[in-house]
Amino acid sequence: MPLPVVFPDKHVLHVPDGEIWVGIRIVGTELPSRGEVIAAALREGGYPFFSSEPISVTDLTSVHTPGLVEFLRTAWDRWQASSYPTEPGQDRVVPYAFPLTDMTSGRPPRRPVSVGALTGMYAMDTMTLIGPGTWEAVEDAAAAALTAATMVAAGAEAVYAAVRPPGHHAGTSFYGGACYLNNAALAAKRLVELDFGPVVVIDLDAHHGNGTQQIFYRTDTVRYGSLHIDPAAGYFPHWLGFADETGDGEGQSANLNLPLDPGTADEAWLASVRRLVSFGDGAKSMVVSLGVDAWKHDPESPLQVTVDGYAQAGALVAQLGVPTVIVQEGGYDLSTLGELVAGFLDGFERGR
Ligand code: SP5
Ligand code: ZN
Repeated sequence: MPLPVVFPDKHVLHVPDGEIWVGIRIVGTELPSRGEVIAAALREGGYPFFSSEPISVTDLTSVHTPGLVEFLRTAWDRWQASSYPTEPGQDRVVPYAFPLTDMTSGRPPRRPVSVGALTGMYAMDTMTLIGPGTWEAVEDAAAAALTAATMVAAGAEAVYAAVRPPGHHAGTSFYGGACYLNNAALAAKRLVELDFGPVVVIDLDAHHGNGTQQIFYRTDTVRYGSLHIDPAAGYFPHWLGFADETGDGEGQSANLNLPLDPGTADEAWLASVRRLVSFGDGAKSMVVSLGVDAWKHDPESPLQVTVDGYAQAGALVAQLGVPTVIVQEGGYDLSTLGELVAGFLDGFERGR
């Protein structure tokens, strides 16, 4: 039986319309067509589709600060009410200045009047634009991940949340890397609340999920394991994803990073997937952050994984044999995106 799919229809309302990279607005890769391509492939494969259940702000503040949630919810309206859309003519919410910790001698930064400056209190980069329908889509993606977790806790063996925008770069109080709220972390937290902890999050996206790591860095109730392109080779998120980040306090040893060299292909990548599965030993449930941007021709990463590699990864993680929520993260080659996701899900079903 194909896995249930939770699909947040409102994802189409999020149209970042590019990203600001080193000060230049370039064509983005986190496009509405990503969601449509994945949905089309799974509809064709006969997967049953479900909508996300409505959520409230308190469902989000289990992971995120009220400040971040409030900012994301109101940023577009604030921007519209400011002069930026006409002077200088910026039609997306973009940060303008950042309150780095040392600037304020350790004192909490005051709340600025300008929305451009306020954005700098929550954004970790300039690439992650907020437009007219961004909040509706972000909220629906979070709701889809939460719905999938609820379904799993109610007895479904595994559920796939086909969400965009992705989530794993977003932390308790910050957004970035095309992510706004951390869908996978919200699912993991809900599983804990429904007595399915300890949870292991296995992150297969090509990039390190710095947000998920930060959210759970000091707890062992949710372990975080990730394989990703080595940030030391010059890749986003640049400051995080190194092997010596192992967790802190009660979370000591509950964080595992496996950085990989550019060009890493199936064999070495799958060996790392096996290590992540072993790291999950003893967990009562699992969340898979399913980025498929490690695909060999993905425009955002130099890893060299094939469709068959993702299918094998699906079978490997299924062998952990615990209730599982699979949450979509990155993956940007539209011509192969559907095949990569379906390949992983097929592999998962065969591996159970
Ligand atoms: C969820 C996810 O996969 N987020 C990844 C965002 C990584 N973006 C890094 C972008 C770095 C600059 N990209 C410019 C591409 C120019 N060809
Ligand atoms: Zn990625």
